[in-house]
Formats: sequence, C-alpha cells, structure tokens
Amino acid sequence: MKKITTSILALLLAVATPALAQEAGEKANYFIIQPGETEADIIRKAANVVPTPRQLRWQQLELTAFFHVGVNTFTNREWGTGKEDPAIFNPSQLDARQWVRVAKEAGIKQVILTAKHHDGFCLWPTATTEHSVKNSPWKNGQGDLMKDVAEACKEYGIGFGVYLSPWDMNSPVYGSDAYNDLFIEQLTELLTNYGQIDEVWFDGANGEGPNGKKQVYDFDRWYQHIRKLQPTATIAIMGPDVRWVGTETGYGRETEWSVVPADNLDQNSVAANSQQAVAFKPTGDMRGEVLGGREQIRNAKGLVWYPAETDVSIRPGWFYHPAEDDKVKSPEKLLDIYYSSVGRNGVLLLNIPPDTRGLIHENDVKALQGWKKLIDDTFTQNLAQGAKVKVSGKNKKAMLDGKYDTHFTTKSEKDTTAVIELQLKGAQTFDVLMLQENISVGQRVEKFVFEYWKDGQWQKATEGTTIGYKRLLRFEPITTNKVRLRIESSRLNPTISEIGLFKNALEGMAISANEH
Ligand code: FUL
Repeated sequence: MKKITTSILALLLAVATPALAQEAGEKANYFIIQPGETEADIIRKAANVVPTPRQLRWQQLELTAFFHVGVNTFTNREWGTGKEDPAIFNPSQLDARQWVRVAKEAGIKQVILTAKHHDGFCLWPTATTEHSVKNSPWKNGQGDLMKDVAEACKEYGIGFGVYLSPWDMNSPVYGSDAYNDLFIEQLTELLTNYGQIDEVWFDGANGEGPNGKKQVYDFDRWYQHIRKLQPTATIAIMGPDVRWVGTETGYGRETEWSVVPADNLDQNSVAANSQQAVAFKPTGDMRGEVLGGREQIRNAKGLVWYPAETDVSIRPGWFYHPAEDDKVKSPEKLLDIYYSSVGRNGVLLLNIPPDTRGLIHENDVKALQGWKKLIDDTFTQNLAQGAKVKVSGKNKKAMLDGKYDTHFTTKSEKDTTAVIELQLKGAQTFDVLMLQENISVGQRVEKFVFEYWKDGQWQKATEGTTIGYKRLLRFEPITTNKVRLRIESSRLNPTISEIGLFKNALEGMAISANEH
C-alpha cells in the first residue's frame, strides 16, 4: 500500500547516453518524442531504447534477495514506531555468513540489507544518530551488520546492496531540510565504508516529522550523490534505474515491457545539462495491466528503459515472526514464482528474513534448497541443443550456442516477422519453453507462437506477447522431433539470443495458477 500512495515519482536521472538521438537506428537509454513524430517513428524509437550498462548487469542477475532485519525482528512487528529501545536488538547467534551462504546456495546473485527501516534504527554504527546497533547489547555495542554482510558477500562472491528507508520515524529532524542533509551523511557512510555497493533501494513511504510536516525528499541530490560515490549501483523503486513491478505477490505481468513512457522527461533540464543528465519523472500507476504497449506509448512524450523488479517475501511478512515458521513458501510455490518473475522479464527480489537468533530459520533453508534443486533439475539440460535450425536471417546458430551476447536476427530492419524451425536431435519430451531477446539491442518482440509437429501438421503449444531478457512458458508435456517459433510481430527486426526446451522437474505442477 505504501507504494501506491507514492506512485507519482519525482526522479532525477543522470545517464551517460545522449538524449536527443534522432538518427535512424541510433540507440539511447531514453528518447524524447518530438512534436510531429508519427506512430511509426515512436515505435522505431521504442525499439532502439537500450539499458545502461548498470541496468544490463542488474537484469542478468535474475535472482536477488532481501534481508529484512532490525528492531521489528525483536518486537514481532512489520513496522516499528521509532521509539524502540536499541537494547532490544540482541540476536544471540548472529551469523551473516550463514545468511549469505544460504542465499548463494539457492542461486542468488546479490543480497540487499535493510540498513535502516522506517523505524530509523541503524544496523551500522552511524555517526548521525544514537539510534543504532552501537547502543545495543549485540557484540557489546561493537557490532556492525553492514560490515558483516559486506564481508560475507565478498567471501562468497555475490553482490551487495543497501535498503535505506527515506521515512524515518525516529529522527528529530525528519520533516525539515536538515533531514535531507542527514540522509546524505547516512548515504556517505554506507557508500564509502563497505566496498562496492551494487544497488540502493528506496521505498516511497513518507510520513510526518515531529514538527507535523511531511518530509520533502531531495531525491535529486541523493541520486547525484549515489552516482558520484557508487557509479555502478542501480537505484531502485524510488529511483531512476529499476521500477517496482507493481505487486508484492512475486507474479509479474505476462506482457512486460522494459521500455515505458516517461512523459516528463524535461527538455529544459536536458539542455541545461548539455545532454549529460535529464530530469526523468515517470508518472502514473506502476500497477497497470500493460505499461509499455503500443496503446501506452502512442502518445508518449518520452520513452525510457525502466525494467521491473519483482519483490516478494518467502514468508507472509517482510520481518521474521515465529508464528510464520510454518507459513514459509514451499519449493513448488517458489518455483511458480520463479517462472512468473524471472520468466516474465523481471528480476526476482526474494526476501529471506533472519530470525531472533540472527540466523535464517531451518524451514526457510529447507524451502530454498528444495527450490534450487527443482530449478537445477529442470534447467540443466536444454533439449533443443544440437538441433538443426532453419530460418532466413543472420547468425542462426547463435540461438543455441549458450551465449547470451550473440543473437540471431532477420536480414533487414524491415523484416519484423520470422519463422524459426528446429529439427531436434530425435524425439524429445518437454513442457517448458525459454526465449531470450538480446536486450542490449533493445526489446522488440510483440507477439509469438510456438508450435510442434504432430500427426503431419503444426499444432500450437503456447503463445505469448513480450519476451525481453527472459521468457519462460509452461505447457502440457509434448513429444516431438520438430518445433517452430513464429514471431508474428516485432517493433523492428527481432533478435533471439537463446532458445531452450526443458522438462519440468515437477510433474503435475507445470502450469501456473496465474496468481496475481
Ligand atoms: C515496503 C515497506 O513498507 C515494507 O516494510 C518492506 O520494506 C517492503 C519491501 O517495502 O514498502
């Protein structure tokens, strides 16, 4: 609910790519639509919007995790009050290496720690407030959870991000300009003392300070500061690089465009910044059915690469509650979420909350292990490997070479459809299709049908709209030696990086309930 009330974002984006690329085929992270441009011009521009290097790196992580921990862990609440005594933060066996190991073993590539949640309690010994771990009994006030998690991430070779809540129920200066300065100091500590930070996560929640005033967040200044201190970090949700998918269920959209309208790309700001930076203020509700279809971009004033992050908790709550020990999502449910997040052109951000001991609970560990096994058992063998590919176009072998960076495409930009036929190595049985577009060229495919050869004719196995970085589709098991992908509509010449056919390890649960 918090994000819904703040769905009108006010963001400032600093990007390296030029803003006003007019040349045919020129690529950029965003485009401003000029008066008089036709729908065809706009579609062409949309097809040439590409991710920044930091967005591309982030997308390829596929699986990331949240660790929600803090005073709420000990008060058994979801939101604190800001009045908690720091003495209640007292985990008996805290082991950040266990958290990171559990995440890593589940295939997770980056974790995000709630360094400060809405209650204002800081998990690092900040100089900005007394409301922190330094006044808790944990390690006699000598502990630093940022440091512990950062070091564990380094040891296990995974990425590390930070959640710093803009809303702070504890700070006496919240509601005034001084808070924006304090926030800059907190960012400075977090982004200079713990090595590389890969993501900065801002929630939109906002309240009133002790002066009765609502805080006006100086996002503009915060973004510039983050770019300066950690230029490769993505800034998520209330930020310009990564968008909230619009639900906390773990189920993204079937039609998920990473290119969306940005109607207040600010022309004056573009000019003032010599095309180095641009005021980017996406407006509107992130929960719409489709955000970047032709319908939505037809009248856009700007277009921007703004991909979806799908956040969900492994338990009903974001923080640990003993009463939820038997409500941990099952491996099967987590697999369904995987298909519906990563498999729908999103990055999964799965919350795994440490318990009052300071450990990931046994039930969560078991669920994660079961989930990982299901993923591995399903995706280890691509049954399309070694197939003979028949298609007219360039570089057809790239679709089965296991390399994301190489791709097939049609002969010319005008060829926006394609029929890709695969003669498999003998008869194969499968029930999962994986498709990937090379998004470093743009996101283009709008409609496709996947068919198999049976009884002397082509029959439909499944169909879809967008592909994007990764699309996974499930259907009833099929046995055949010949399949084809018909790309029926694309915004420009389509690209396909990889095609995969797999046999779901989970019999009888192949098809999602399509929960939303
Ligand atoms: C929300 C917060 O209010 C929740 O407590 C949690 O941190 C979630 C990830 O974001 O908006």
